[in-house]
Amino acid sequence: MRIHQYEKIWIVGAMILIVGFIVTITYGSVGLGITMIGDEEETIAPDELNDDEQFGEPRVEQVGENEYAAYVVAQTFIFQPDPIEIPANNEITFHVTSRDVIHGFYVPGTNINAMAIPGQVAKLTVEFDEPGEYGLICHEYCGSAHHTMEGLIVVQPEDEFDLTELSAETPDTVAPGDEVQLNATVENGQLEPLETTVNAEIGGQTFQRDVTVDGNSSQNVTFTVESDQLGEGEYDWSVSVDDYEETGSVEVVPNGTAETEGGEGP
Ligand SMILES: [Cu+2]
Repeated sequence: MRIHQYEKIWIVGAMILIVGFIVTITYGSVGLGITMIGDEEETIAPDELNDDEQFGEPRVEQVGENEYAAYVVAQTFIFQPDPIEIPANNEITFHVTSRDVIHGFYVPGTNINAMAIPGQVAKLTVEFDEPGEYGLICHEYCGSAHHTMEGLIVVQPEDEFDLTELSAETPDTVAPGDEVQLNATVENGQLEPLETTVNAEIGGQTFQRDVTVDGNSSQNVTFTVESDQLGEGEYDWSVSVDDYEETGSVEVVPNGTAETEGGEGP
């Protein structure tokens, strides 16, 4: 059969178009790695978030060298944690879910844009090159105060970022003759061990203790002063680790008036 020259050109042209369409569609659906939330994706019951290992305490944690995970819970009309503090030039994977209704998770000026759906966990991995503050807004109507629902992402320079947390407490009151105990806890959320010094002061007496806190764990440090050395009265205390400080006060009161329960610093 003889095919006319023009006919051949049209057939070849049409073939190229068809192959081109198939390649484009295949690349768009597979090659870019864009996936829809499916049945096999992570799910979580919205009313069990508090018992969840990760979403029970929304936070940022280090999961590998230069890799961090941020567990974020959206609810009417806040994001937790707020602010979300992350290091620049590291891979951050946000895991976002909702406690109640559908919310949005959108950082204007970036391609961070997801829906926070109760029951589902949206995952997106990003890297911020520029330290600074980035606003986070809910862009899915979620109720009467939707327009106020915003959060903050604070990108810190890599060498200034840490996941150290300090907490400290003493009893509110101590009886004469008893010890004043200042209990401090240093938490290290990073994988590398943290070598640091805990400085404390109770009623003018100063203490210093070197500690090594293993990765992803915490260390308790107790400082003790005899209340007899202080005498009756109210005394300020403070504890500091690197840039973190906790303060409070303890009162040495006459026998019989001391409360037994502990009190936290403000
Ligand atoms: Cu909203």
